[in-house]
Amino acid sequence: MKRLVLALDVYERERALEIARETSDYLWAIKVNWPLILGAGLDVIKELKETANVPLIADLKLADIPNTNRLIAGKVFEAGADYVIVHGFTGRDSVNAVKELGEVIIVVEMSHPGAEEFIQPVADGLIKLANDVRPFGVIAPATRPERISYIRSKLRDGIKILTPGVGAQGGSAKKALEAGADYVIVGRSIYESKNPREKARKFHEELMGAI
Ligand code: BMP
Repeated sequence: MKRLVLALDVYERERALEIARETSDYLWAIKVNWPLILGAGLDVIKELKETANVPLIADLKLADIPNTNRLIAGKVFEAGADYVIVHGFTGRDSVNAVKELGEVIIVVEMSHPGAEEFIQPVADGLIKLANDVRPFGVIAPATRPERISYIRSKLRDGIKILTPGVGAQGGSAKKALEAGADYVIVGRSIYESKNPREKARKFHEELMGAI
């Protein structure tokens, strides 16, 4: 089973497609965020899926009223995204507006230092929201494996934990998995390396060895 998600945060379409081609053997999914969507356009989602033949996560971190979330998510699912990442703090109506259109992943806690200011204190409420809404998965921080364990202990069975913050942000793929994550999201450590395929292979093997 593959557990690695490539965060493809480059601007250029060609570069994105090349890295996707090189690394796809080791990926469960590819995650695109605003940099690539703004740099290459929404059509890059279909091109990546054709190139890599893996699920595509659109990390838009939607955080708007239900109608606007719905308008944005509709375009992104139509473009071929399999999952859309949404913020939970806007409330269940905003999250459900996206879930009515396709699979969602809810941000429960973030990986950067500033996440301790506002998001971490409300994580319990966001976990409860996730347990009620039953998304495909939630985002939890690999930079704080103890928080992954905590979130796993409160989360309803079957909801996946996807965790960014490995490598460039200091987190460990193996520790994140041991703490209870299902999928590990890695960006710069792979796409900025001289040999993205080799890096992806190493992460894949580390993840396979961790379970
Ligand atoms: P990197 O491995 O280069 O740090 O990239 C991590 C990716 O995960 C980026 O796309 C970032 O936007 C995303 N991300 C994150 O780093 N922390 C979070 O809490 C939530 C994220 O979506």
